[in-house]
Amino acid sequence: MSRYSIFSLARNAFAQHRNWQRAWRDPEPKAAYDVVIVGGGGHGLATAYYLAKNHGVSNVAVLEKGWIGGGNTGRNTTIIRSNYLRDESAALYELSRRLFETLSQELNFNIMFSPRGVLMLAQTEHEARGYQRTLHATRLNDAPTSWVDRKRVKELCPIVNDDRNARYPILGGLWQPRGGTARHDAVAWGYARAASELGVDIIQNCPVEGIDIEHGRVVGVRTGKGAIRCKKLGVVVAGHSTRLADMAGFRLPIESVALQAYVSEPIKPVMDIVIMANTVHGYMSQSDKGELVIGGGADSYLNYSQRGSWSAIEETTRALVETFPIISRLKMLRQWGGIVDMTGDRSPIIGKTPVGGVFVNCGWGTGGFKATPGSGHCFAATLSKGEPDDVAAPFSLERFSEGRMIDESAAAAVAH
Ligand code: FAD
Ligand code: PYC
Repeated sequence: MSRYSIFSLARNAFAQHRNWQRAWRDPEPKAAYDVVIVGGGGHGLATAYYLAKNHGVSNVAVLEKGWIGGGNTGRNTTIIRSNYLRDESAALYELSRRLFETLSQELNFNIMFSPRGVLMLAQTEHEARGYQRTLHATRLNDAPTSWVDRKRVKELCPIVNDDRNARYPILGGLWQPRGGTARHDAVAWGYARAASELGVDIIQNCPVEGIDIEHGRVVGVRTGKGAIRCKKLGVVVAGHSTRLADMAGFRLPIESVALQAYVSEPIKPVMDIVIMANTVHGYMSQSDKGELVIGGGADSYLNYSQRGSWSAIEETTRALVETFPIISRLKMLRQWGGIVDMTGDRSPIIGKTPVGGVFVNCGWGTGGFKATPGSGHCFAATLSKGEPDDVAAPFSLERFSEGRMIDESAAAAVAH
């Protein structure tokens, strides 16, 4: 650390950080914007950034009911991968994974992208055959994965139980070496700072409580900070999507449910990859602090609770112990939950709605963190043109009435 930064740190500490420059501006809302985005999670902020950067639309406000990144963006387990089955999904998730590779440079903000590799264990014949199919699909879509055998699985993840007589023995795995993790809240902060510098107003503590529609078209929103007019409205509120749709008078084919994660006490490095055991229903990675970051299935009943039920944690731990025996000796430190919005085909909804000028970006379920840059990229294009771009087009709301499902139940993996 240079002398300059030591002195400036000390000066700021004594001034109780009052003189620190804000990372993003804290404006009062204007009376009107070209575009209002509801939801200051990663997807909403990324959308605002790409609207300003790629499309020159900067008369934009992001309205967040709490603090930015306080929803699922700051609650997820940060897995990034693009090993999906369908071509439409590969276009979206691989675009996103590639944007992650250079996101720190793009935003001039260290989002700590760590392409440590993601391994999906095959513990049944059925699963092994399914992964062969995914493997070929990913190769065709230029998002390469490879099959690794039991011996290589043990090398990649020494804490795995490779006993052939285990109830669910390791048969091999699907390996995506350029998958990994990133720091979730840094993604939100990085997009927020960059968007704010380009003129976007980020307004926190500003719940949207109503949507004003005239002659079938949105004209504004009612918020905790007063009425704000807008020409276009982007609704990007994850677990609350159906509530916002309700305000605008249409329905979404989405169910909301709590998904949890938890961390162990910090231990010395024991694994340097992300590992997902989808048959037994659990996954893990190790944080820089040394905690094992663990997750599993969603709650088994619909709810809007940001906590989740005890049975889900108990079940995840029980499921993982045989495959990763180390877990039985660890103390678990803390647990949290987020509300995820699930569609029937486990793919997102991006595009127009029955109300003119209202667009949605939702239904990412348990797997939207990895899609943050790609989602923002294509939703910004959709909002600016008023029509979905090529990547977003297959994910329209109409697919549910037209029967064009993009079934990713298997790729959505462990948490569904
Ligand atoms: P959010 O970050 O939830 O942002 C939506 C925002 O809208 C919130 O901040 C909320 O406060 C705001 N809002 C809601 N209603 C209103 C309103 N009326 N007015 C104003 N603002 C409003 N995905 C992965 O890819 N990999 C993972 O490993 C992974 N793990 C997960 C683990 C857990 C425990 C959970 C809960 C999710 C996980 N996910 C994962 C899913 C991922 O977190 C989400 O899909 C993604 O973060 C959604 O981002 P978002 O910006 O759409 O939503
Ligand atoms: O989408 O990879 C994922 C994921 C893992 C856990 C929750 N979501």
